Amino acid sequence: MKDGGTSIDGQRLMPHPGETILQAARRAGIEIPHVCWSEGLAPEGGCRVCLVEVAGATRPVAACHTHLEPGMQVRTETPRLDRLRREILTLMADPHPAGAFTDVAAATPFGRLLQRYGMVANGTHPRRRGDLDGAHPYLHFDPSLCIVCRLCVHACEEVQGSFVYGVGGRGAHTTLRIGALDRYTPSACTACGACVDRCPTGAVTDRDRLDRAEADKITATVCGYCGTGCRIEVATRGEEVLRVEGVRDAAVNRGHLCAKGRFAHGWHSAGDRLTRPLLRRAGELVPVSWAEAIAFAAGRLRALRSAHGSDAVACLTSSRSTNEAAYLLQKLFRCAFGTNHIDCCARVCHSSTALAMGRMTGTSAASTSFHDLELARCLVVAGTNPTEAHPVVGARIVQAVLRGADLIVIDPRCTALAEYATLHLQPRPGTNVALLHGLAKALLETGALDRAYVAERTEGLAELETFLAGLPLADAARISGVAETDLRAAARILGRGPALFVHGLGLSEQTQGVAAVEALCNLALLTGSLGRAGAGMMPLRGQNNVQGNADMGAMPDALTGYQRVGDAEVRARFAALWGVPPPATPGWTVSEMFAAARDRRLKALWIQGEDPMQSHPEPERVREALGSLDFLAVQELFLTDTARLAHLVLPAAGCLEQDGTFTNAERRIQRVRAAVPPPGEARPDWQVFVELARALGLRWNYRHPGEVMDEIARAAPALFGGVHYDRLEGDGLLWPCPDATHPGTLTLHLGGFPCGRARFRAVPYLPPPELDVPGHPYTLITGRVLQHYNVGTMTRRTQQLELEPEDRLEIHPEDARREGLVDGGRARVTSRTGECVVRVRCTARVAPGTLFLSFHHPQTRTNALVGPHHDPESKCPDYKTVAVRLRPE
Ligand SMILES: Nc1nc2c(c(=O)[nH]1)N[C@H]1C(S)=C(S)[C@@H](COP(=O)(O)OP(=O)(O)OC[C@H]3O[C@@H](n4cnc5c(=O)[nH]c(N)nc54)[C@H](O)[C@@H]3O)O[C@H]1N2
Ligand SMILES: Nc1nc2c(c(=O)[nH]1)N[C@H]1C(S)=C(S)[C@@H](COP(=O)(O)OP(=O)(O)OC[C@H]3O[C@@H](n4cnc5c(=O)[nH]c(N)nc54)[C@H](O)[C@@H]3O)O[C@H]1N2
Ligand code: SF4
Ligand code: SF4
Ligand SMILES: [Mo]
Repeated sequence: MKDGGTSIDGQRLMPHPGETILQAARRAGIEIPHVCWSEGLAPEGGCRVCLVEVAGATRPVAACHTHLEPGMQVRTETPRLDRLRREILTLMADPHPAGAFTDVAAATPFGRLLQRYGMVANGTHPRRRGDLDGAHPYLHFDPSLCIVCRLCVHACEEVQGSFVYGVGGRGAHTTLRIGALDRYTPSACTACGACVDRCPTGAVTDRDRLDRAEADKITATVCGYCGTGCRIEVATRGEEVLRVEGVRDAAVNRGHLCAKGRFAHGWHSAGDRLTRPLLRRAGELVPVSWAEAIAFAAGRLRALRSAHGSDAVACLTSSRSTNEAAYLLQKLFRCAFGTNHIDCCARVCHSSTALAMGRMTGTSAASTSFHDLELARCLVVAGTNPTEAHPVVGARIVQAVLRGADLIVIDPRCTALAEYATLHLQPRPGTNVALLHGLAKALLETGALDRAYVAERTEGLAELETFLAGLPLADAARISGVAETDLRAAARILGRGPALFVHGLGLSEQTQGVAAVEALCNLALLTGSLGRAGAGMMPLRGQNNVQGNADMGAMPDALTGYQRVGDAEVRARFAALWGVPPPATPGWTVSEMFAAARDRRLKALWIQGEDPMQSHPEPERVREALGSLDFLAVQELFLTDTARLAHLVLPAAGCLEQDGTFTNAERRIQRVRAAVPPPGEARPDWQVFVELARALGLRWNYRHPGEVMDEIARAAPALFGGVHYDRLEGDGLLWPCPDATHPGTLTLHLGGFPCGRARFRAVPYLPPPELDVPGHPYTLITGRVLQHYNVGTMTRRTQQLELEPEDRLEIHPEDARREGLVDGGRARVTSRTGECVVRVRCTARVAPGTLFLSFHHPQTRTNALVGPHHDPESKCPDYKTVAVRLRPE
């Protein structure tokens, strides 16, 4: 294409289709002054500061709105433009108090612009000097600095999708409105901070930015909370974290974050961080040196292993720490003690997903990447609540739907996404299998399955058809409580072509968890969705590195890279790499470990960063198990209920304090870097494993986690052969990445499945053991809320606590009335396993008969309610269907 003499300020450049003058100028390194434009947001076009002159045109045009056409000759700086800009800036600045912007000139783009034109606000027509909104823990609004550019409005709508801001009044009296009451609380605000990022004047700002301390270091790393894996930049001064920002060009989050990632960093400097190793002496945990702690641990483990054999020792790796740490811990227990009793909290999370997807497609991880969220024409969001649990993914889904993608939500609760859905199927908890088989049947009846794909890439359709023939649609509707017409409507949408199936714990943490994920996978196969861009299966793996923990071999039956312990050839390769062959017999899952501890078969357990006393069902049974051990070691940031039971507590470095890698829910391996040192004598987990190995006589001399990654690449070359720290700058690599030149894999199964053909599977529906229990009229779902994270050790030590002070029991207003409960009052919840007393929140978010409770605070004792039921194959507990009764307290 010819450039047709196109130029900006005399600089020739090739116009790109659809590009505005402002964008083209930026590409050419020319910054046109602007106020109400921001990269990635729809141009507002209101401020007119970006006016430019185009040769031949009589009037200046707005550069943010006008496309650069071939042949255009643009001038961005002329005397006329200079005069116009001064007039506009005067109008904008004038109503504000003298010095308003120039006080903070260096800190805000608008201040810098005024400075560039040598202008100051002079307070000729002061706007109201409103109070800061002091009610919010993070966000502040100062109306005296607001120029009503509307960038916050755009950010809230187009990035976060929360629609908090509005603009009221006219002309000089135009003002920004925040929610209905001009306050962030109460409003739809999620405290994500996207508006703060874009505000050019400092009118909308946050607590961290009000603190004007200068950073002496910026560290590029990854958020340590959820499996989204947002890239962040951490500004620090010495040992203090000043603020966290999203990386603007990050593939995962494009600058966006949720409140946890952006603001919830206070745990790092909490007064009750563990700072020294603690050893139990005469019943008390007392501080000891690291040398003593390591020697004690090595001695106890060696003695118990010698006295009772390799079945007597076990470990749990932490899905909150790095890949390198998880790799070393499983290697240590396999090499030093000859045990496969290794598990991680994926067991109580997406183990059903891993089993089902692995069995049907040959790979247990997401077949897609977040990039596909924007390409998908239809999204099915089943049993997951991404706007709270993976908020940046949730925000991307909201935007995809606003742009026109179809959305089917399958959730007993009316989640935020359900409100955007084309169709919300609201099943009774625990009835996924009936519902999803019903959908498959309705899809077959429409005849709109992808026959060519099914014929070429799958097997077992005939059996599936026979199975579904015996399942009346009316039964699926009756069992699930979803009307037949809705099942058919959903099938018609699915029949239009490939879809992106996004799922979560509402499917996995069930007594029929594996069968439910298999039934979802049937739908993905019938619609030809796996192995296509913009479609496929995307289980939203939960913790920052739970995907990585499984990848590293923190499983009783698989080594690094999902290589089976039972395979002699695999073991021989590991023997060559490790110098010791890994044991051949699959080990115990975590629940089997606890049972073995209660029976005194298991003697020693090493827990790296997990708090089963709060996160596992039946805490008293967990206490009994942990209390029966001869040696329990816990590596932690805080003295959790689990750590309190330990013989040895080791202080750990957290996500902002260690180097390594995390693997997110897309299989993306990203670099994690220490922004601040750990407090006191706390140490990164991987270093502790190296020292422990040495104390046990192994010759380990890794000096940096990068060297561990090099070994991981050798241990599982098919997945990680090409992964090396040099290649992990920026957006990292998605596995499989088998060699040094491989770019990583966005979409799996493009050319076929690792298992050849994918296989349909259909297990009949069985009613969950806790549905319709006499005397227990309610079904309790347990799960998470936006502002806290799992056992809450970290978020509870930040101002997240002000946003969400406690776990609340969500109940439909009709049910509350019937039970004599009031919003804010307290209820006693009793299951067949246990009981607890909690504050009530009345909301139509839950259907009548259904309740919801989170588990983020230890004092709530949510898991005292959850019984022993689990999926028979994956062993994942059923946290989602608990029969309870209620009374006011
Ligand atoms: N803010 C925050 N984010 C987190 C976490 C956190 O604690 N807080 N934890 C992280 C972790 S470890 C994980 S695993 C992920 C989990 O992320 P999600 O899987 O999204 O989380 P949950 O809230 O447990 O449950 C998801 C949804 O399943 C629905 N559900 C319950 N029963 C059923 C059912 O029978 N059928 C269907 N179809 N749906 C059902 C619930 O109503 C809920 O909306 O989140 C991660 N992100
Ligand atoms: N009722 C109910 N219970 C549930 C669930 C549910 O939906 N309902 N969901 C389950 C799910 S999906 C999960 S994943 C589990 C999560 O349960 P847990 O794994 O027990 O909880 P987390 O809060 O993720 O983290 C565990 C601990 O790791 C510590 N930690 C953080 N970073 C590091 C580090 O770098 N090193 C070390 N050594 N420690 C660190 C934290 O302080 C925290 O105490 O909970 C499960 N429990
Ligand atoms: S913090 Fe996020 S949700 Fe709240 S107003 Fe700003 S952009 Fe909207
Ligand atoms: S979405 Fe997840 S990874 Fe991103 S900032 Fe929030 S908690 Fe962190
Ligand atoms: Mo999880």
